[in-house]
Amino acid sequence: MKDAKIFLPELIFNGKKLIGKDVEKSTRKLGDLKGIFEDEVTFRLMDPEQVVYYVSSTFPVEEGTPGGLFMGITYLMPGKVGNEYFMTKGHFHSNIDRAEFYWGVEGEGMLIFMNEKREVWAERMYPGSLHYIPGGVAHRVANVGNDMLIFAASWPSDAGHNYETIAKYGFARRLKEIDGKPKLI
Ligand code: S6P
Ligand code: ZN
Repeated sequence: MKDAKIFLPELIFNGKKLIGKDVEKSTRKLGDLKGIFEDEVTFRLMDPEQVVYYVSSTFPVEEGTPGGLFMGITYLMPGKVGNEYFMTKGHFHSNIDRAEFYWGVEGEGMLIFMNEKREVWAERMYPGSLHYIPGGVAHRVANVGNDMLIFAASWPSDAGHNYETIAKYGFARRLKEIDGKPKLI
């Protein structure tokens, strides 16, 4: 029998960066996050062009394909709007029962969960922390440190993103810095 072919991978995850074929980058600036922070007066005084986070992702199959997986690395800057930490928009999955893994790569974060009953809880993120986000649970990450927070994610290719529910109703609690510490209030 002839030897089977051996290939080099098309992608490298070097611990911090996703490098290779078809890696897509998306950026969220402060101006794209209008309405998610409570202190709107301070928000209006800040530069809408300031980058809050960017995501490098790989989509090996078409969005919506059942049974596939996607992966992305999020780079979330340190900062606050008033006393509320910089955070991702947050979303439910459009196919609400789809789960996801997040894991901490660098920096200090807080993963905030909210179920459909609007119950909120959080887990600390740090290099090596692994987080299972069950189906039916919205998720958002805040950077609670002084340096960039890097975390990775893998989610089903038919999960989809429902940003509307969070844009309209928000999370039932906000993560704020109170006496120098993160608190969900
Ligand atoms: C995708 C996964 C992440 C987020 C990213 C930005 O399902 O959860 O890649 O897209 O962390 O967060 P958001 O809420 O703006 O999509
Ligand atoms: Zn997700």
